Amino acid sequence: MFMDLSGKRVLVIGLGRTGVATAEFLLDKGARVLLADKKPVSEFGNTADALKGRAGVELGIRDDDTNVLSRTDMIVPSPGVPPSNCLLEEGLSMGIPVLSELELASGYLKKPAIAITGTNGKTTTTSLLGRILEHCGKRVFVGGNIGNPLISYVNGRQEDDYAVIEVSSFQLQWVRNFHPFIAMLLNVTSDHLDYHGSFQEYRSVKERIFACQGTEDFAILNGDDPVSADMSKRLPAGHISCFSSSSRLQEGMFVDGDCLRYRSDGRDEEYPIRSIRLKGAHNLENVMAAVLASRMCGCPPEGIINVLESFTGIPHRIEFAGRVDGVEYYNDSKGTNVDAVLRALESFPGPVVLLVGGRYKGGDFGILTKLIRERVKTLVVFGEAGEKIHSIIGGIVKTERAENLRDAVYMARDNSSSGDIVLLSPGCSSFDEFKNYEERGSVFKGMIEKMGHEKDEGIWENSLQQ
Ligand code: UMA
Repeated sequence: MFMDLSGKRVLVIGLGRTGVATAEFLLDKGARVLLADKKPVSEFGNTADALKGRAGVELGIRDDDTNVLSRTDMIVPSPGVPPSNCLLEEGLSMGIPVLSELELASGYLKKPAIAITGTNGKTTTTSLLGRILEHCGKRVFVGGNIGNPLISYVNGRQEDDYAVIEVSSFQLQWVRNFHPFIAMLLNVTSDHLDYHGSFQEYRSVKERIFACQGTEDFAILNGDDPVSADMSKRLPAGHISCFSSSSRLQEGMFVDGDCLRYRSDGRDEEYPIRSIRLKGAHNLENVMAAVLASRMCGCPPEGIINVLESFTGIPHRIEFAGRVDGVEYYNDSKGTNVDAVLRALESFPGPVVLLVGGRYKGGDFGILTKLIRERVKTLVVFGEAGEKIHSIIGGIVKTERAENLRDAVYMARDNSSSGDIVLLSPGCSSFDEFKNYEERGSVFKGMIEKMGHEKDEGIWENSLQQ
């Protein structure tokens, strides 16, 4: 909902990508911005400097300094700020409105929104859909949780036909009026329980993506996902489409032998699986979701197939990182929950040397037991969560314990031989060692590249001892 922000005193919590973009937007709209963060301003370097120069902004507020609430009209928490944050809890009890950056931005969005959520596959589906729409001649903004906040877009000229937005449960936590004309939920499995408190809460937050849809709108659901099946009975959208890997559907899209079949309003189209460059059964689900949305936007099948033939995926998501000594290394640093590890493992028949660890954020590693037994040759657990993971799945196969990612990579190298796959699919967040999963993935890729060079120069051995 468009709101008059002029003169409003808005408390923005978090000085990361979202916080900075939100502060800039609010200042442009004439609001006064109070910026709180748990870290001191001195740690933000140029970011804080750029904001310091602007009138109407107050920096250096701690994220537990509740005194600021007496001069706050509205709170916009960054996605990573949990509901248990004391400024949020206290602000809510005082009746101060709390809204997410997504909610604020969507009130100013002039273009139809396509929103994508789900525990896994969001970024791949968002990127693929953006690519298809562009290829078929549409102008698109692709953003949201994928990296560039929607608030930066609505602060600009908005010259596109569609806004394709990856939406996280964190962003949905504080929405009321967010209204995408196409909304999709790819899957719901356990994730972010440290933030949401329970699976029920996480699931109900995800469902908010559909809450403001009406009879003209489209909802896309995973027909194989029990949570989505349950939800489909109560969604307000006029058009509900499903995709399925396991059932033939009268309407929607499903895996039919060697093709993906799309059925809608008497149309029956085939998309050959061999022409799809993205690998892994889970990716067929992402492809079906993206194809459904692009058909709803009028993209022709031939244009869609052209993109499927060339789209190879996104960085840090089962990304090929290099081959050293016949061993293939894959970077799945974006795999920050247990379900993502499961999906990554399903993509490789084995033998796999699997690297799991980082900061534990909930989830049952026990669900990996069967696949580990079938496909994993050596398990390397590392980082803050190493001990915990070891106590759950350690010992099913040969298991090594490493302090950090660097040591884990060298252990993986020492435990692999030609023909093996080394897979970093941590199932945990990166925050015990890195700024984010991108940094973790880049460090991993850098190490593989360096190992390749060292090999060429004959200094392969003993790097762990250096
Ligand atoms: N902070 C506090 N108090 C807290 C928590 C954090 O002050 O209690 C501060 C931190 O000190 C830091 C800032 O908040 O300075 C960071 O805010 P943030 O964690 O929300 O990070 P942003 O840089 O704003 O990035 C966010 C998303 N991050 C998270 O949701 C954790 C990015 O998604 C997103 O790309 C970006 O907004 C733009 O929309 C990343 C992510 O990991 C990729 N998302 C999760 C996921 O995909 O699983 C949801």
